[in-house]
Amino acid sequence: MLLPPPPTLSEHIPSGAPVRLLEDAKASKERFYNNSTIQEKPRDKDDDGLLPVLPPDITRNAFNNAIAELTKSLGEPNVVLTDKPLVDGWYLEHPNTHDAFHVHSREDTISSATVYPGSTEEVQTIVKWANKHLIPIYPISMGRNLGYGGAAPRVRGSIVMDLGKRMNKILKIDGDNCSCLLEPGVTYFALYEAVQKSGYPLWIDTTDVGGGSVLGNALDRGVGYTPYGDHFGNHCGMEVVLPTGDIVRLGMGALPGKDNTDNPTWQSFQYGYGPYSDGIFTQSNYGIVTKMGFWLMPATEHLTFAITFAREDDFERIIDIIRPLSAQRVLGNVPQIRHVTQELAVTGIRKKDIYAGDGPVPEQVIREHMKATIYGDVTWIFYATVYGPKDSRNTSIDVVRKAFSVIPDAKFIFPDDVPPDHYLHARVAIASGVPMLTDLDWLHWKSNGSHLAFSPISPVDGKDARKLYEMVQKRHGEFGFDMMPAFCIAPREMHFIDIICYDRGDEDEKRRAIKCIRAMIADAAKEGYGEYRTHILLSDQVAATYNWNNAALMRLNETLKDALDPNGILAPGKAGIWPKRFREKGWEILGDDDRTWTVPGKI
Ligand code: EUG
Repeated sequence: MLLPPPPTLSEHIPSGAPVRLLEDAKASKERFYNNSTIQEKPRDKDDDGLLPVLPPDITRNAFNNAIAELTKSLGEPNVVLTDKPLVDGWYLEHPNTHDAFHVHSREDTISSATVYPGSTEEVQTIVKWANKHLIPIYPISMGRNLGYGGAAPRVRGSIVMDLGKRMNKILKIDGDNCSCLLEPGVTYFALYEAVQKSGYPLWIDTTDVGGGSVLGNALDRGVGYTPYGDHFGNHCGMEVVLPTGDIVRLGMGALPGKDNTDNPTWQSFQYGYGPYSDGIFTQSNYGIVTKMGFWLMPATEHLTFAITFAREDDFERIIDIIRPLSAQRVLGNVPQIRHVTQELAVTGIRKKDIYAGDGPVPEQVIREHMKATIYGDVTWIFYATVYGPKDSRNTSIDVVRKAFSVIPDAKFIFPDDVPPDHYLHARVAIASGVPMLTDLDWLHWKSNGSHLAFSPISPVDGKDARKLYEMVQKRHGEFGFDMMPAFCIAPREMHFIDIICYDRGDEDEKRRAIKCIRAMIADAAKEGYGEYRTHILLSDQVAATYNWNNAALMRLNETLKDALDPNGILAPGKAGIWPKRFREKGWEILGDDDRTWTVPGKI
């Protein structure tokens, strides 16, 4: 297939690939299109037969006038109507108009237009404009929140504010303080390149795939795999545009430095003085973060390895062995234990290559195909890293070996044991903050492969892990999806990341995917497990599970929303928080709701 080459950072495309991964990017893009059967379709028109679709409660005439006004202040190229065919695109060429991994109609959670602010002042201009015209705006950084809604606004016809395209400066890398200050459009790829170029012996922390916004991921409280894997926990300082247009700096940034410079401790001390407000700007719709500081980790030596397990039944014991190793920081990062199906999928094997049935691939079939791989016939693969100089690494490895010695067939595999193109090397890179593209490959398990993530928090306890695993397995079986879970293990909790890999070209499969995840959210809540993060379409259901004391938390959230955003213009419905003018008008989608559109009244 002859495809235009992937975008690269070297061409000053902020969403592009680093040159060091150009060949990987080309191959990844080619695999994506080889696995894609979705055709371009004419757009669904709005009720009046025209495009773009309008925001709620606004006439086309009023919309057109408002857009003309905004175009006048931002310039023609910075206001773009969503009136063209919707294209999902490959990872680094993703859309900012809709969810690249749609689970309803692709036409559902879409924008009416995209605006591209170039500065904090222009963000303020847009916010004030939105208040004047009562048009909802939905800010994105890079829009690569895949599995959780991507770039899609929760309310159809919102204006997507794409901060990433023009606000992508690395404002500071401080080699002594080990910190940086970033705008929303800085990806893991871009930050990694800049830190390398600076020559400072510092690491970043990255997610599995490196094209996301560092700032955006931290605001969604995402995680990575080095000792700095808690992205929000390692941020320091923010600048936020509030829904009424005011700008606030948080932490030490609230105190002007000498001669009105940025305070020199803005990226040093997280709390500043007074209430610590940073958290309310994460997973919320209370403000638009335009700058955010992060701590960078002093580079260290490290050794990443895999431990494979042959027996499914040892799962509980494995988790219980990991708990103290993680709590004592023998395993200094966020180690992860992955299910074998994801491991098989990442090698490029597709479901249709090995199994003709409809439901999940039987375990024997997966294991049969694993026999041909280096790991062999195994069921769980644990990826962990020890950090520090050789002596201390060796000591740590001995501790780990001893701990796992009670499981007779636990097998250690080190990077030197596998060829250079083996997936273990991607884990080595990611565990030392080198962003990659490799983890896109397991998506090809299905045609038009897409994923939804069901992400409950669990105690680090084998019994809980077992309970969640069985709960998920039952629902995956019922709705016909393979199991591809991974547990990301911190000292005191695990993020159980259950991937539903589905074909977004298959409407029935999409309906099953969303039913499956809704059932799992309800099952988990009944047993006291809640999600750390969720897809925009599931946010009402998940928010409703955090309902202790007659939903006191949502009452607090709504009080804040109404105080900070009286006109309800900023990302209505994000995280299940609806502003007053939207509440109880049919926008909320709860667990027992079978609708396939988000618009009230549309089936
Ligand atoms: C992944 C990891 C996540 C998440 C969604 C997807 C990918 C796993 C650790 O958090 O929230 C391969």
